[in-house]
Amino acid sequence: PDFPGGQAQTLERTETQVHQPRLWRVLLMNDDYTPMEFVVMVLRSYFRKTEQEAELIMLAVHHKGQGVAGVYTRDIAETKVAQVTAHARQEGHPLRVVAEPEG
Ligand code: NFA
Repeated sequence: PDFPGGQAQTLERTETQVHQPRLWRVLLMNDDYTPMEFVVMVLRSYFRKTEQEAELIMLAVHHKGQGVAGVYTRDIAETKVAQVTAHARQEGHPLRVVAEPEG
């Protein structure tokens, strides 16, 4: 027994709730210095965009200030942020990349 005079008690649930993982947007932020072609390369290499898609997203970021590069689960989104930021800094570009939860 777990307590004087008591019977050990087992609390059990037979059904477990499952949920779709929350998705995170990876955003590219505009700046005055990162070359357009570097942003296009980032969108093609890290976010699997075509040349045409990459050009459109890059120009949208350039004109509107920010734009969505891709949508992923949290771990993947954070990895994209870290990899792209490291690559940009290595090339001397100030490009900012952030992840934010969807919905
Ligand atoms: N605004 C940058 C330029 O004129 C290009 C850019 C686009 C930078 C999108 C960052 C994101 N060179």
